[in-house]
Amino acid sequence: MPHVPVPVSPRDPLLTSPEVGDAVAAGRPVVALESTLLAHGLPAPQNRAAAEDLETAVRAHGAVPATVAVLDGVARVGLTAGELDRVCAGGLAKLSVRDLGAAVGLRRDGATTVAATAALAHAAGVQVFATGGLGGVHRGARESWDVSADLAALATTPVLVVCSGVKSILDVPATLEVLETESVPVVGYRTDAFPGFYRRDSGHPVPWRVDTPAEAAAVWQAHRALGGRPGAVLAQPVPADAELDAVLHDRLLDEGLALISSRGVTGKDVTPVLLEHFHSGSDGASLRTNLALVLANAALAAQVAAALGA
Ligand code: PSU
Ligand code: MN
Repeated sequence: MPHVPVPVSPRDPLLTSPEVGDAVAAGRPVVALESTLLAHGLPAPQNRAAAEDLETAVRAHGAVPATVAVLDGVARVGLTAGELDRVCAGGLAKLSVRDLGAAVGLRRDGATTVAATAALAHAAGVQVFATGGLGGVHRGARESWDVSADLAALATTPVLVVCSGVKSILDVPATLEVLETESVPVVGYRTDAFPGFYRRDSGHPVPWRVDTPAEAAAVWQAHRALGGRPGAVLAQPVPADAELDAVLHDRLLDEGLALISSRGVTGKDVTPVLLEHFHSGSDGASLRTNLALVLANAALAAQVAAALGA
């Protein structure tokens, strides 16, 4: 018998949900949402409620939510309720851009970081993305070389990321310097200070400020119209009533940094370990702060997407 090759079933590596695909095709507003913050940034079961609340906040402001993850080896933009359950159930790998090929090729599951979410959102035609905090330059990066791939992704992927700045667990001024070098616009939303995630002011200024979604949309449109290749950061501080107490914040930060150094935690595990310390060490206060800021960012991203008409 002649050898008949078994046909490999054609598998689309990137699948956009019907709702998201229709909205993109029709030019209706869509907001991408990140899954690493659900899988690794928030504890269960609050992460599943947050996944729902984020999508609801996007819808409430007139846009279609598109949570991004890799499931069964398919990069998915727009998840079903059952797929959100899987993202929040625990055990998922953390996927940055360089991990996407391996996860898809080997048919694995994984949650996408800011970098990977931006890449997949862009591939699906989505230009606005909401999250909590960006990755950046880690403290001690001069020795460890630990600089998040989020920065490289922002330098090359034209997606507007609405976030609350970066955590003080990072080297904030070095992160801002890299964003400047890479020509990534950083715009404060109703603030002149770059937000520090749990705190409204990281102690560093932003070069530009907008006060309405329409202004944010105008900046993004002009950036793109002038050929701007990088993404942009729209940085919104946590709502004032949900800001973490300064003394508590500083204590958790000192303890968390001591913990990672005593346990020898490095690389992609640093952020999840620090976040877990904040959540357990603040008796839930940091979780409340985290939830409040991501929800506010999802709502703002939807308003900006609506103002863009895309
Ligand atoms: N910062 C946060 N919360 C998070 C993250 C960062 O305040 O959940 C996650 C995001 O998914 C971000 C990733 O893209 O960590 C950066 O990880 P790394 O530093 O390993 O690149
Ligand atoms: Mn890293």
